[in-house]
Amino acid sequence: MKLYGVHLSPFVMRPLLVARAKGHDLALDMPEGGIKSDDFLAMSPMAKMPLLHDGDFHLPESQVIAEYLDAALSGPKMINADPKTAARERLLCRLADTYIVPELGGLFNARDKPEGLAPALEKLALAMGYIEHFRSAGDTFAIGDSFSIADAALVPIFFFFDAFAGLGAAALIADQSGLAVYWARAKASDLGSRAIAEQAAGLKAMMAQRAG
Ligand SMILES: N[C@@H](CCC(=O)N[C@@H](CS)C(=O)NCC(=O)O)C(=O)O
Repeated sequence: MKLYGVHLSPFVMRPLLVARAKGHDLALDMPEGGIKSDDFLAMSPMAKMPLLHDGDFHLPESQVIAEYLDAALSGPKMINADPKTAARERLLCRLADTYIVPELGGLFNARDKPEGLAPALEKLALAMGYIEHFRSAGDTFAIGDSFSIADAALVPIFFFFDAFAGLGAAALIADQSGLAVYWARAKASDLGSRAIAEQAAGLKAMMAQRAG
């Protein structure tokens, strides 16, 4: 079993973190010719990473892959057995994908399109409020007291708020008191610190490539 993609992508890191939290180090690879090659398109016409390759089974979409890995791999469950807790875990993933992800471009493209930064930050602040709203005071992880699929979704996305602190993105977390405590803890954890270091190395390499 292997995953096509790179560490920097929050969508790639989500299933990777699920596998790691379950005690499996999923191999990460880039397809020969890249994700726009005919060979890759034959496996996944959307031409996006991640794509899971498991024997003759090809599966796209980070959340779907993460849920498949949770069901297919041994180890602790990343989706809680209690229906309400499971729903809250999935809800945080959905809120992140629906309200945060579409606005990340405003941070990435701020150099070329500075006028897009303020509206993106405004929408991101609302999105962070939605996530804060659906967490409880007792949640030490994203939801509850253990690492779940919701942490696997949030950690690699929150990485970018620290990475783009110079654009005002760090306040997105700092302004939500519950999430600020959560993020400090997640960053210090083994899973979190490893993921963040890998994403930081990926971002550095991407920036160097852009500059060169
Ligand atoms: N909804 C997809 C999004 C995947 C996605 O947008 N991946 C980006 C990398 S961060 C990608 O492959 N971009 C390449 C492109 O769009 O050309 C998921 O959750 O897996």
